[in-house]
Amino acid sequence: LPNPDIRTPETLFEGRKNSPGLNLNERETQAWLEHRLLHFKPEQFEVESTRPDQAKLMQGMEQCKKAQQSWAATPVKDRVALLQRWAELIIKNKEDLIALLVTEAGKTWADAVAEWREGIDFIHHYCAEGLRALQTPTRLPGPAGEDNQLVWHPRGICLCISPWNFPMAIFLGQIVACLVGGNGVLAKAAPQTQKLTALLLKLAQKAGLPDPLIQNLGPEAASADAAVKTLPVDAVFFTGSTATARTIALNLATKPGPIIPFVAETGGVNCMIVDSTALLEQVCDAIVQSAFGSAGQRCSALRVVYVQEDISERLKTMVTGAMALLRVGKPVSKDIDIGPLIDESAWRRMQTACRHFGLEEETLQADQTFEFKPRLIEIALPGELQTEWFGPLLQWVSYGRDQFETVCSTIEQSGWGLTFGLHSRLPSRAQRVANLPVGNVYINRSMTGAVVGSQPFGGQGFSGTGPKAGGHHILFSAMVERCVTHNTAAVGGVVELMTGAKPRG
Ligand code: UN1
Repeated sequence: LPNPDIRTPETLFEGRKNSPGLNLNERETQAWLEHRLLHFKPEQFEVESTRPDQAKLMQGMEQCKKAQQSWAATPVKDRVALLQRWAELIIKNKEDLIALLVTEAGKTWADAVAEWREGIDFIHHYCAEGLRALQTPTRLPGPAGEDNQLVWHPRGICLCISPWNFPMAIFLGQIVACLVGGNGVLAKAAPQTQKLTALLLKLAQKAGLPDPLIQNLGPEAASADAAVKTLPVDAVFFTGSTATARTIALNLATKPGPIIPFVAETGGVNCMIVDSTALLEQVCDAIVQSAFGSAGQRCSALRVVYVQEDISERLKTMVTGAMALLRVGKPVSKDIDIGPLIDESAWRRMQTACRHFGLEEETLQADQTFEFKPRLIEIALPGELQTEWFGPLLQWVSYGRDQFETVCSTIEQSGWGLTFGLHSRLPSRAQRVANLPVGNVYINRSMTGAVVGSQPFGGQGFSGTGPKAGGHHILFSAMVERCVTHNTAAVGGVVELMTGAKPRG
């Protein structure tokens, strides 16, 4: 890839290392970013603020359906060309997009840069997958005298519901996966980050994507589950809480009409096990990054760490020492490690968590931007694995030398299945945890920041349905496969089919 801003395989891992926001990359602290952020005026970005009425929405859906039909008839390589053009404009508009990630989503500079890169990676990845898989049909074996071709068709209009914690990467990832396959999109982006959404959609328009192909429900639209109930959509892609996913599933199940497929990526009470063969400096770094990076506002974040009793006190001293050095503050300053929580309700929820664990609560200041100091709470085995609090709060559980298996079954039985971390130098333990029912297992490293393309991300159980973001399969969940069987002996013989697109004319 010619553009130096895009992660090539050689730089992917360098990007990941820098993404949790604790080591700001020199290259990213260029004067332009500093200048842009300090003089940035979010007011210049317009958001359409009218509450969409039902009639207007239905009209938008009709226009979207028409646009989708000609989009589906456009060859994959032409769709991809337009999506790549969108990626180019996102690269060109780096400063504004990063500034909006900082000001609207409260991201640190390093987290904002990492997310901007991830959004572009998603576009490139799904475009490459589309070109690889959708240009020609797959020939399947069959009986003599018959020809079988497998072709992929779009589902129609996909409702994409994206969260505030990755308002660019997840928003783009969902939408582009659907568009590559020839679908139209109804976007329900997070209300907290609507200026960013508006700018991304403006760039899509500028790139030449047909205007009504992506309908935006807008900042004042009713909740995601209301959209599911009332609007004619053919598939739903959701990232958010487990509770909302259940409501959406219920609404889909009781909606008259066809059965609608649903892909959910939800949360997790994610655990890590550290045994006494682990390298403590590495563990300390991994714990601080995984539990407190991005203010713990990642569904992949570490929530409960199980530490073998022989090293527990020593490691705790190291981690609490590192926590005392973390600078929590307003993200527009680059001299911070951790930004604020997204809004007042998130801040209040963390105060409830403090009460729940018997920790001291904080009081709201007049100029609050909802900073919340990272906390560590010691708790007895098995820990508290019911609630995902979604902030920088870590449960610390010591376990006995012969309790490794007990800890593994505690995690298995919790029902959560998103990320898991192991720090150990025993190969048998790596083998054991690779069998845990979770989507992403990380061994001897931090457990956030999955890399698009090489580490498909998503969970099972309470944590989601799959297929995983950034993997090979998600593209196909926005499509239907159709097997076309020809009797080759009949007059006319075999027609070479196009996949994912109807031939023009
Ligand atoms: C989320 O937090 O909603 O691996 C998902 C990671 C990110 C997680 C995104 N891809 O940390």
